[in-house]
Amino acid sequence: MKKIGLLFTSFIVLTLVLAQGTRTPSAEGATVYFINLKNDETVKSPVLIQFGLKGMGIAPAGVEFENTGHFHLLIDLDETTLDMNIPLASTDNIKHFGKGQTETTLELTPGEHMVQLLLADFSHTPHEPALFSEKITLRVTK
Ligand SMILES: [Cu+2]
Repeated sequence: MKKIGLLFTSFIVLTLVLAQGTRTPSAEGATVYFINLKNDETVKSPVLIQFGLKGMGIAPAGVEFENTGHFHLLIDLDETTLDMNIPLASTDNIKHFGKGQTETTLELTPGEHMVQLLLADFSHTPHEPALFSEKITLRVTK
């Protein structure tokens, strides 16, 4: 009985290792950044947000091509709550730019908001290692 338990545990561990190995690798040295905004900037809504990427290319969602991905904008989201091994959800806090867009105009309520970019692969799953931009705070005025 103990042997079966051990075998089962080994199987689970192996499955987890293999599942984690399926994430698309990001290119070494690739970076994601905000082109036109910096931390603590005061802005008016709607806010133009331009997405920057160095060291990799953009491809639409669904198109599997080496060293590419599409942008996701995380709005007021604690990125540590994301499960990086599954496709990103589509919510008010996670916006997908699956057509390969590199900018957006975002409506934000007055006050402080945190925004962050995350590149993900054709299946909306973050690369390994994940390509986050810096997380910046925007002070939105009327
Ligand atoms: Cu996506």
